[in-house]
Amino acid sequence: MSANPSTPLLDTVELPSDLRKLRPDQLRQLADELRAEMISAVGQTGGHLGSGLGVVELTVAIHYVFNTPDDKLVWDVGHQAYPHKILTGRRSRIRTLRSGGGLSGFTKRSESLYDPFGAAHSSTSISAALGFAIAGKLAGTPGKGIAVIGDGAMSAGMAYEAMNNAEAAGNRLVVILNDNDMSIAPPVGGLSAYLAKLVSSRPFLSLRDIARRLSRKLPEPLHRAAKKTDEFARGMAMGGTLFEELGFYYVGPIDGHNIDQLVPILENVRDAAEGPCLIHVVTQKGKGYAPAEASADKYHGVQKFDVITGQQVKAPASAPAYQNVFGETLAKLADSDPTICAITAAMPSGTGVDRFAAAHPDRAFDVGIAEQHGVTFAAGLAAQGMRPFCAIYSTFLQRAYDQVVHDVAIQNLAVRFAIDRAGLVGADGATHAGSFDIAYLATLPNFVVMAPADEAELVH
Ligand SMILES: Cc1ncc(C[n+]2csc(CCOP(=O)(O)OP(=O)(O)O)c2C)c(N)n1
Repeated sequence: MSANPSTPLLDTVELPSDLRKLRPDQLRQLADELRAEMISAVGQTGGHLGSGLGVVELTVAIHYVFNTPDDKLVWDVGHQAYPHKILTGRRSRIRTLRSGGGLSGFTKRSESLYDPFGAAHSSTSISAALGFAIAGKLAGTPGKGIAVIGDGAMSAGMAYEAMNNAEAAGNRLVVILNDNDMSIAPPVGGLSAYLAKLVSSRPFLSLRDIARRLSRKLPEPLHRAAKKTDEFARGMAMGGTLFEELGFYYVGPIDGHNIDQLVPILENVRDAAEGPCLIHVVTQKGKGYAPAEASADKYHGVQKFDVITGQQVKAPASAPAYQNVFGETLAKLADSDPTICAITAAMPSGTGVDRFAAAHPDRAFDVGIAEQHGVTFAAGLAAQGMRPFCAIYSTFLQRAYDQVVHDVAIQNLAVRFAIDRAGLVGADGATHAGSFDIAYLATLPNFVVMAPADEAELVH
């Protein structure tokens, strides 16, 4: 495509089919324009900023290489999909994000063919992409299932349940692990440490490595021999990866901001003849916007802000936030009660558990995005005489419903649930509304459900 040099390339791209007409050497410029557009839009609307900025290059490369919407692209959580929305026919509405009648802040099936699966709760993408892959295989239609999942979302068991079943999809399943070494808060746990070790023990995959991977396109016997040598050499140098043990072909780590490398690697994976593939891409949350890069949470979610200064529009001073009253009160109570513990599933500041942790670090537990585990862990603590407080948003506690019923209620264990964000939540939409908690908790044996009218009642 020969665009007028003064015309922004982004103005020539309404849909991914337009993007595919560009030359590879134009993609860098397009990514820069896309990033600027996203910053400008979120400055006006507020919303999730850091996660989208980190996947700008990845978004461009995926739509350039894969045949979306026939290839089904599933963004985990969906909070990083603003650049994807801009490239898939929704640029003219991007400034309506998260407002009534406007674009959803997450992926949504009813919004676009390019959102084949809705999300907002984490760690569902591999299962859904696997479903698309297997459905295509059974129907004999072309098309892959592509999941883009963050390292934070990888802390949930559901991701592993899906990978455990992935082999059946063959090369129709592509998992892109977007590793920015951040959840909302810094990531926790053994898996996070493992990913960090993988990244630090291997140089970024070079173009030479990519050429070597092309051996996958050799005739089968030759290819098998080449693959064996390759695996052997890698195994000798650093051991196989967890993902290889689960039946994935592991490719990585890759610099997720280097579009010249991303494109050939994705092309190689697209055309590879064998089983499911996991591409480990290293990115930086908040990439390309200095205030976001400098912030501790990399500007995960923001209010409207001034693009030049990064200054966010502050809400007028109001009553103290419930979560802070909760965290501080619990910390005080725990001064004289050594059995009190607090548990959060990757939301330490959103739930106030960070305030408890500051006073009692040994009794505060961030379990990662693992509500199910968090609840049963609390039940175990309670069974041993501790007083655990599980601080989980209403909507995310839904994921742990069986644990609430089976491990807590039926066993009549004294787990306290501090359920934040009950009721309607506004801009995040239906997926985040705490609509069901009274219905799903009040029916259970041994449960007392209380709703404090104000902060003072909450303290009591
Ligand atoms: C089941 C569930 N629990 C908690 C959340 C809240 N949440 C939204 S994004 C996020 C962090 C995701 O981290 P990661 O997958 O690494 O993506 P990143 O934002 O770093 O790109 C969390 C905890 C959620 N969406 N779903």
